[in-house]
Amino acid sequence: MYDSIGKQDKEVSDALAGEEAREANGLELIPSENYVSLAVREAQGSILTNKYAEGYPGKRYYGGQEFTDAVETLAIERAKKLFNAGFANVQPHSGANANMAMYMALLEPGDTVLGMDLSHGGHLTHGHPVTYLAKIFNFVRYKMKDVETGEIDYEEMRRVALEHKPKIILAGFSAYSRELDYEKFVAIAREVGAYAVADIAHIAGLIAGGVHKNPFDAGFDIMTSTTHKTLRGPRGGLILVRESEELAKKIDKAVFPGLQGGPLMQVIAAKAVAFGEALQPSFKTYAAQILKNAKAMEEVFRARGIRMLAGGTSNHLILADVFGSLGVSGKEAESILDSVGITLNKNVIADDSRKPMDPSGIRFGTPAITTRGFKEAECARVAELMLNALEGRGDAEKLGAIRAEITALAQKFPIPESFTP
Ligand code: DSN
Repeated sequence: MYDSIGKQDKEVSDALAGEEAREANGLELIPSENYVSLAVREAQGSILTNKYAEGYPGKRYYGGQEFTDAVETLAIERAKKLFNAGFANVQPHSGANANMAMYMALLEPGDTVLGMDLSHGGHLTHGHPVTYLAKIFNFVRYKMKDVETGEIDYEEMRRVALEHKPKIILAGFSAYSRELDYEKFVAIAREVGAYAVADIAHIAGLIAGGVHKNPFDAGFDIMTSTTHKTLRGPRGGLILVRESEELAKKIDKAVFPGLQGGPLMQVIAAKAVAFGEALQPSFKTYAAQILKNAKAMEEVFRARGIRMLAGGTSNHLILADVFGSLGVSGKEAESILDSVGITLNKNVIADDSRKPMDPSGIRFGTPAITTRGFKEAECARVAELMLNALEGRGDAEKLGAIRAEITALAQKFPIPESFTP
């Protein structure tokens, strides 16, 4: 695959070869990562990188758009079908850009957004004080009512909404393991005259695969997403509008020319390919297996007495309080597991007493290992090995044996190149 780079640029080619080996011989448990097909990678590395295409299909600023229009239209139509959306914008370069464009389309500076607290699972782009967005807009928060069950405090959400009159109520998260009650969000949004927006970046593949509810069915106005997590496409963003053409026009204007310049047409081609894959019946089986595999890992963690935030999982990810349960910090756990070939990330837990760079928790999930073909038995074994490694952290011989078993497991399940018949 890297023949030309190998001949021309040894330093870059060595780094790519290293990453190839790392991915092949280890297990990827970061819940926002996945392995894409060779078809997606070919599209993303394709000739379309040469082309400027500011504007939208049929309305571009430069000539020569016959084929860019074709791929962007395919991506739009497939995204609409996957999510039962009236309109789709496939140009955001990332999930952060998708959220920024959504805010630009719906808000004036100083307007208020009600979103999930970061330490309870929300995302930086939902208005964390360190972001530039937080200087432009006023973010207010909702949280979980009970961190042991994950239940959201909808009464408090309504009270805050009535007090602050947000223009957007934002459902969505990057570290939360339960489903949200979308009807409740919509009811509160309607009551205070706010838009109901869902950031489905983490669970887009679960929705497209039909194993999680679609917020549009509850009446949400807009959904933002990434395309590379459970949806298993190239790195990128996506914005979907349920039915309002007026909102769709505002979104288009906010993405371009409001925020971005030329769209990355090679990435849009890769999105079209990935959406085509997600429309296959086999994607439903994949999405269902992600959930079964997460449950298998949850059972092992529960049986071994590890505290999980929200009491476990109903989606693709688990947030475990390793500091509270095993006395090992999130940072140390990430590093120990890295050493045995398991990649995941340290994560703050709700109301964490520790700092974000060395928090109490770890976050891990099953989208990538499910792509590899892992079923419940392999996932349960991985969970056992994770806990064995953390409990046996001072024992080099034990860690060496775990590393060998992980490598053998990874090699038994090579990263697939294709998901279509
Ligand atoms: N970095 C993504 C995640 O891991 O959830 C969100 O931005």
